[in-house]
Amino acid sequence: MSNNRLEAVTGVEDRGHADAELVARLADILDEAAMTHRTVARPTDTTDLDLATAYRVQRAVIDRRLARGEALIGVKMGFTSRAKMVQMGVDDVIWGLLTDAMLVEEGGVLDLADLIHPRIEPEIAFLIGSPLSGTVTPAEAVRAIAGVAVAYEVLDSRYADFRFTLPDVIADNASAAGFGFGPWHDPAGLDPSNLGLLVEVDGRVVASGSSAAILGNPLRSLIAAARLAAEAGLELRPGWVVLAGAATAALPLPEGVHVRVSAAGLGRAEVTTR
Ligand code: OOG
Ligand code: MG
Repeated sequence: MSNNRLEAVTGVEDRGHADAELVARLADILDEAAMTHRTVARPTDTTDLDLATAYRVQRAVIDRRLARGEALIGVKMGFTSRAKMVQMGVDDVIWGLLTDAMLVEEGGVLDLADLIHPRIEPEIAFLIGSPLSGTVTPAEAVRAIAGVAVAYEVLDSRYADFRFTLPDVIADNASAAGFGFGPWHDPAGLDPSNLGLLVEVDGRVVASGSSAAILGNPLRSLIAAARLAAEAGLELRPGWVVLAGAATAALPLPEGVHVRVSAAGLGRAEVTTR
């Protein structure tokens, strides 16, 4: 549907119908882009996409994956650190949805032929132990956690040069492409608020930071995830993984390297690319 057609539409019902068509069309384009690993035009270059509609596109992209047999296994928070906001030129916390097809087995091999221009970033992951949704206190958030782990996220924007506005990147499921995590640690007595994080490529340290970069404390990211879940009519479910967001800027992920992400007290998560 062209922009002109959208503008010509009048009346609430027609408008809703036009939106549904737009959402489905954008979801088809973005889903296809991920499957064929080709970049596509940013929706906001030609349409007036607001945040709510962008999230509907994101859900529709995920629905296509679920229809192909993938399962929803968690959520990822985005732009929860200043380093990421500055790197990407945006200033709002967003989320994306994680499916089992995105999970890289620990110590596994990631085939970059399936990706466009992958990047990797160090994160903290929470394993949900009991349902969490809505406005929750820090104590409630802590009680819902069954495990904490160091994690990495592999990003792959479906837009050229990773350039996008907030609605574009929301529609593109927050650039989600892959993720992995190290061993789960008992959250009891574990303070995740200031853990040193390292990213090593072939044994060389290429980035370092602290979990404090994630909203001052990654627990705040979990609280934000619970709020966004409620807004989306979802709940964080037992067994789900919540990626709290990157603690440093993302790094280009080349072929044929071994990447190790480690966090003080949490061990490490490793991946090899080919
Ligand atoms: C969007 C995803 C941001 C994070 O951890 O901040 C994100 C992007 O940078 O392409 O995952
Ligand atoms: Mg991330």
